[in-house]
Parts: sequence; structure tokens; C-alpha cells
Amino acid sequence: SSVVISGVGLWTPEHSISNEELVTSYNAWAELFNLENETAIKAEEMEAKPLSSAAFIEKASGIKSRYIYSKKGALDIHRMRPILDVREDDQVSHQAEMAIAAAQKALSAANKTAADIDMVIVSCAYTQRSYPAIAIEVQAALGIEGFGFDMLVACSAATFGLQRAVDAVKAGTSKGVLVINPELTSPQVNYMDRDSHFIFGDVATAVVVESSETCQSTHAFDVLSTKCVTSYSNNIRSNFGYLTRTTDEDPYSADKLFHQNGRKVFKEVCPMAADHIESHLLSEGINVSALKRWWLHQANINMNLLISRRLLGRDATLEEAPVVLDEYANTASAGSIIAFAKYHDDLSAGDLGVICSFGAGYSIGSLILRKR
Ligand code: CO8
Repeated sequence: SSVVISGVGLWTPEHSISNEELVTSYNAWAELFNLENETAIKAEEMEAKPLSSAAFIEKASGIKSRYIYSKKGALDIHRMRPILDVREDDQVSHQAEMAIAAAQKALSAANKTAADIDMVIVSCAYTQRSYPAIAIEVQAALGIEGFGFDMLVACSAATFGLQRAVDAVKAGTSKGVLVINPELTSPQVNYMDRDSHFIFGDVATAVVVESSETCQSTHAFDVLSTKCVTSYSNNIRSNFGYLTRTTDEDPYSADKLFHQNGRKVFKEVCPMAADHIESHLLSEGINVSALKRWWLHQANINMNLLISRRLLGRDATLEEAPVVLDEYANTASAGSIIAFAKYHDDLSAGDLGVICSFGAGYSIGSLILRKR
């Protein structure tokens, strides 16, 4: 028997923000800031806020739009962060709500019910609280017996979570695993930072992992191999955490939100990701040219083009390496799973593909899949 991915679910928020809307809001905020601080800026005691541009965003990143869980407040130049309603302890939490929606879609795609699952992993870039785990809340809401836990691995949370799931099924300690990625990134986006205000979107994805012996899906994939690696870097960082209360720092300061040295990340991560994919494939005796599909992490279109160029010696076609970044932006760990969810139905039995994530940590994770 083999370990299979038997179903994938994608939940997309109803609200979105186009580059134009985002830039109009940011620029109005920046102009107001510059006006209010005119004297200090003229005296060179403070730097003027530079303006953003939709043309720059699309060219530098490939992003045209992003989804947002709660649009209220995010574009309000007197607020510049989304408004989420406070939920009581006995109400379903925001992140669990997203996770449940994606999980239900994955279960029905896999032709499974709660009774077929005994392990729930919620794996994403942030969880809205430390305990009880979001995974345990989701487990209870879906009526799953067994256990659940949360994992944080930034952009590689989905692939690292999938590796845990594959290992558990392989070892026989789990019969069916739900790996869920409720990527609620918007609360951590600094909408007042020109360099990063455009990068992220909200989404939730979920995947069912089980044994081929129990699989009832007609569009399942054998997981041939998984490979994860981390290498410490401060080039992508968020310093928000539970210690902030004790350090008397401003909990909303820019270093508490997502920030990065984007150019360095680009330069360092592209070769790492390309080498990782190549060596993973070679360890399985697979040549790069044998791959039908690359479900790559969706951070930046130019990164993906560079990676495919390094591996193929040419640009990958959209059919080979589908892009969802234009519509969804960077959704932290969910990007490669969105690509997989939207672009796997057309593959034939025996076709090979690779899911690969790369990002903060640095962290890189890949799974080699073969259509059953
Ligand atoms: N509008 C106009 N001009 C701009 C803007 C803007 N919005 N932003 C920057 N510029 C300017 C710059 O200031 C710069 O000006 P100058 O030349 O005078 O210094 C010029 O445009 C060019 O800027 P860059 O060289 O920085 O532009 P790049 O072509 O490098 O593009 C990118 C910038 C898009 C950030 C690019 O470097 C990139 O994508 N790098 C890779 C980043 C990446 O993949 N990061 C991964 C982060 S995601 C992750 O790891 C998960 C974290 C967890 C989730 C977090 C959720 C919140």
C-alpha cells in the first residue's frame, strides 16, 4: 500500500482588494502623514512616506488582487488594519471558521466523513491564540475522534504539516489525517508600509491524507516522497509574541508585523528552492524533465520564473507551473496548495508533480506526487 492525498479543499473569502483600491488608500494615508508631519520632514527630522503604485506592484510581484477575511477597516486611512468582531469563548473562532470550511470541502472531495479521520493538523503562519489549539476546536466542530494540534512553519506550514501526516499514515499510527491551513494573514500586514502592503491575502486550504487501502477517490495522488529543510534567517520576520506585554514595547510597531528584506530573500531563496527540488527529485531517481506539474509556492511570479529557469533551462509554461498569485497574492503556506487544488484534475494516471513551498525561516518543503 501507499500513502495518498485523496482530497483537497479551498475556501476563498468573499471580499477582495484590488491593487488600485489598496494603493489609493495607502497613498491617501501617506499624503496625510506627510502633511501632518510637514515641519519635521522639512527639518529632515523625519522621512516623508513614499507613494505606492499599482503598476510597480504588478510588475515586481505578479499580484493584481488579494482576498481578505474582513475588508472593514483595512482601507480606512484613519485605521489601516482590518476590524474583526470579538467572539465569545463559546462561539466558533475566526480561524476555526475558515479551517472548518476548507476541511469540509477536502472531506467531500476525498469522499470521506469525520469517522475516517483520526488526526487534525492545523498548520499555518499564525494562530490566533496559543490554546486550546485551533485544531482541537476544528476536531470538535467536525466530530472527529482522535487528536489535533497546531503547527507554525510560516510559508512552509502546509508542506511540513503534510510531511507529518504522510509519516503518521506510513507508520500506521493514523488512518486518516486532515491537514488544514487557515491563513489569516491580513491582521499581520502593515498596510502603512509601501514595501509590503500589497503582498498578502487570506485563504484556507485543507488536504486529506490516508492509505491507498482506504482511498475512495478517483483523483488521488500517491505521495512518493517528502523532504523538508530549514536554515535560520532574519530576512523575513515578525516579532509579535506573548512577551510583548512584558517588554513595554509598542505592540503595534512595525517590527511586530510582517517585515522583510525582500531583495535578499529573493536572491537567497530562489537557488535554495531550485537546488532543493532538484536534489529531492534525484534522490527518487526522477529527472526534472519528467515532471508534468509544479505546484510552487506563490510568493512572487519572478521567483517562480527564476526557479523554473534554473531547473528547466527555460520558463515553465502556465500549464506546467500554474499561477494563482495574480488573484490570491501570497497566502503564506497555502499558495502551493491553492495551485494544487485548482490544477490537478486534468492529469492522467502515472503523471508526476511536485508541491514545493519556500519562505520565512528559511523553510523549504516538497512532496513528490504521482497521479493514481
Ligand atoms: N510602489 C512603488 N515603489 C515601490 C513599492 C511600491 N509599493 N515598494 C517598493 N518600491 C520601490 C522600492 O523602494 C525601490 O526603490 P529604490 O530603488 O529607490 O530603493 C524600488 O521600488 C524597487 O524595489 P525592490 O528592489 O525592493 O523591488 P523588487 O523588484 O525586489 O520587488 C518584492 C520587491 C516584491 C518584495 C520582491 O523583492 C520579492 O518578492 N521578494 C521575495 C519576497 C518573498 O518571497 N518573501 C516571502 C515572504 S512570505 C513568507 O515567508 C511568509 C511569512 C509569513 C506570512 C506573513 C503574513 C503577513
